[in-house]
Amino acid sequence: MKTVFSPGQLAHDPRHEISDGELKPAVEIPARAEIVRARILEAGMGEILAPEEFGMAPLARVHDAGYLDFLDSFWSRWTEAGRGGEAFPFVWPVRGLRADPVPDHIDGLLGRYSFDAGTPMGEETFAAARASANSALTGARLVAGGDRAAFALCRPPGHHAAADYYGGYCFLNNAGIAAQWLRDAGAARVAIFDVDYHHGNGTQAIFYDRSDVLFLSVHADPREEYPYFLGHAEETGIGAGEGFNVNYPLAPGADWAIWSAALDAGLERIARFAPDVLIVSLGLDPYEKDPISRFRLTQDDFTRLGARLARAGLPTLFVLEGGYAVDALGVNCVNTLTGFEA
Ligand code: SP5
Ligand code: ZN
Repeated sequence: MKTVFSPGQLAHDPRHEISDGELKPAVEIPARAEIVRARILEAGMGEILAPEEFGMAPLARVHDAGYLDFLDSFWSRWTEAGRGGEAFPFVWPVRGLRADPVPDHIDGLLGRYSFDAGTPMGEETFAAARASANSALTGARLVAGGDRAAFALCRPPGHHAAADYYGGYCFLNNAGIAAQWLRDAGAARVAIFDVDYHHGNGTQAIFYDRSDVLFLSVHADPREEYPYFLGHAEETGIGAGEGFNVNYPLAPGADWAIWSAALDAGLERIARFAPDVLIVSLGLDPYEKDPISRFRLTQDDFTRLGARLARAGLPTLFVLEGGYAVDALGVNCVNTLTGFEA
């Protein structure tokens, strides 16, 4: 299958993140994309294309206008306030505080449009996130045009970003943007299966009241793991979306036997939904040696994952999400994709 990737995605190059009570080295780094690209070439998996430029319109189909304006103007506001380096929010409009009116000051804006303090933003962040979304959109266009599958090598990732907030290393919801674009291009139903270790809270929130986009996620139980505040099994959708949101929270420590049972249950639900397209939010952080995660998938299990996804028999767009065992990321990612193609 073809891969879509732009070197522009490397421009977001954070130094630090706030984690474990310290300013630690960032884990969502450009080397992640480089190692995946290198492994694709080494494995002879197929052509790597540069994305087309889709402009702002497909982003605005999913994201709030004020949020996009914040991302666009963030660096000039930040530097006008005398700041440099990278930015972190430190105050949020939680229960009883007001999200609106939106503040004018950059520190207020950072809190209004984020949900965690673990996601550094810098000068090139929005440009890189736009390039990443363009890769997802170009992959969607390949699949809409008849390719059996495509791989959007998206980095920065997307599934924690909702209509009007960033977090979890995510700024634009690449999978959600691709799903909406596919709907607008004529697909009646799109399924998004999120296999990242962390719940895809942003994607869930975007499609929660809709029956045309089925969202499913296998992830660590939010009682025990980030993002903590969404991803429970009883979240099944609302209004017209009731029954079209499916969460499979698993206890930390889940191995392939436990994890693949949830995967199979999700695939059965997808078969009943009969989508025109399947989007896989492909996080490789369920890997046993991931430095921030606690599932136990092996390198061979990712080959098995690809093979099971292929059995759904659907046009499939893979969108990269997390995965922080950088040395193994290329192998785990390409194992999934070649497992699909075998
Ligand atoms: C896309 C994606 O996978 N985002 C994940 C964001 C997780 N951010 C919180 C990380 C907290 C890490 N805690 C590490 C504990 C082990 N030292
Ligand atoms: Zn993750």
